Amino acid sequence: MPEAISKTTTEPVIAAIATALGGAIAVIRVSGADAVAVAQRLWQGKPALARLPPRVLTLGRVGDAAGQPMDRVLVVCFPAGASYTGEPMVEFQAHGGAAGARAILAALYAAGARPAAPGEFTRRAFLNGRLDLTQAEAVADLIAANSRLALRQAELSLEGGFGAGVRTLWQAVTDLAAEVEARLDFPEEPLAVTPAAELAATAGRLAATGRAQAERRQWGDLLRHGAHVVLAGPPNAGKSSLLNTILGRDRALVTPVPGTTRDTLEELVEIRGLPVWLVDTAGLRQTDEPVERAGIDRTRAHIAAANLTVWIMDAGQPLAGQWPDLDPGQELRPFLPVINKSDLGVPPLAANWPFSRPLVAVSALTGAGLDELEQAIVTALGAAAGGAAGHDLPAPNARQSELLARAAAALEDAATGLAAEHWETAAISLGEAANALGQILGLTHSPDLLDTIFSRFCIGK
Ligand SMILES: Nc1nc2c(ncn2[C@@H]2O[C@H](COP(=O)(O)OP(=O)(O)OP(=O)(O)O)[C@@H](O)[C@H]2O)c(=O)[nH]1
Ligand SMILES: [Mg+2]
Repeated sequence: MPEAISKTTTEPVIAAIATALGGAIAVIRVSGADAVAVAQRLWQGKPALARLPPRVLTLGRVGDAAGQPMDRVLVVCFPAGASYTGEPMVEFQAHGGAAGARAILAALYAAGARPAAPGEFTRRAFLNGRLDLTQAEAVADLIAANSRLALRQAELSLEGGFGAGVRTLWQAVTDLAAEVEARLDFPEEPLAVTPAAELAATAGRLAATGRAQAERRQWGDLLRHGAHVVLAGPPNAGKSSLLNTILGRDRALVTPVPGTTRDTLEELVEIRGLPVWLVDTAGLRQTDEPVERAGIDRTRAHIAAANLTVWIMDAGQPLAGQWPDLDPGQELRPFLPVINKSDLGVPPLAANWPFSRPLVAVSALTGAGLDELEQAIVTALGAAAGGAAGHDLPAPNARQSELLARAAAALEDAATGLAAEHWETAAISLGEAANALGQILGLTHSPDLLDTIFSRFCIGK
């Protein structure tokens, strides 16, 4: 029996309802060394659970400790080594009512199981070597994903795509460290050895790889938390109308009166697979009216914090005077100039057109240009977050990115040390890099770290 599995046989039995209560079916999971024995105390079907073929659904009844029948269920048993957690597992599929599922859970507790903590099944899967830590983290991302690309990203990591890249890097660092150690152990070895400059170049290349992977965090953050895209511009340009058109419903109030929108309004929408928080704002203009002024202050705060500002102008008005007076440095922020009401005809651009980006012409009224606008938003966000090249490349989360950056810094130190033939300092730096990469995979971990990671999970996962 592999070591990873034999280790699990002492784990206490845990149980939880894995599905949302009130659905058509409730799945109740039981895992641990004695899972089958505990579940058998409820099972009134034939044959005994221990004699059921593994991983096959069987219909039967469950009852409470007094033998009172509770529900007709489907049951499935997974043997150790062939279950989600790696331990023996039993799953009941019961009728979906909350009371019924809770009664089965209570009977399992009475039979010796204890309540599972959030993410405890996945934690056991990790500890039993069924998943590496990047895959375990991806399970939570998969559940939280609220857009097509976020889901794809989580799937990539769950399949091991992100972990594989880190493992390759870790292996290369470990190999390099072994070469350097050999120099330390046998300094006079006459055998052909790789020149120091070549070792330094290798360390430099590995550092660049780690750095590049760390920097993809921005793209990961966009996918996990959604991009903030602010619709801003002069009053009456059609910001609220565009929000409604993109959402496909009348969310914001639209009137011909300039200054209609006062408070900001945020809605989550999926644009080309990206989760986007669209923020409708009060039009920017000079005003002494206190309520409108307060709204304008909010607009400015949103622009300052946005991933992208879509600056909307009115084709029915002369363009001069419609562009923003940017604060110093603000022109560096991602900015997308748009002319709305293109159905009225697009006016010629003034010679002092201040934007480097091409102009997108749309009509919230007719929907013309909406595809181009959505594409321009996604392109601008991708460019700003470093995700433009290959939306399919795995992107790290904050923890993983910090460890990648730490590994890259240690590898840069190692490169310097190797170039100067300071073998001992180089060996220490390489050790640090390998350690940081190992922490991403969970090769080394502390209970505190696991508590932090798995506390984000739901109970039953
Ligand atoms: N012809 C035409 N009219 C539009 C278009 N989009 C909006 N409008 C009209 O322009 C007026 C202002 O639209 P809103 O969406 O309220 O503009 P806003 O930018 O949100 O205005 P404030 O909230 O006041 O800053 C309304 O009368 C809309 O019907 C468009 O594409 N074409
Ligand atoms: Mg408005």
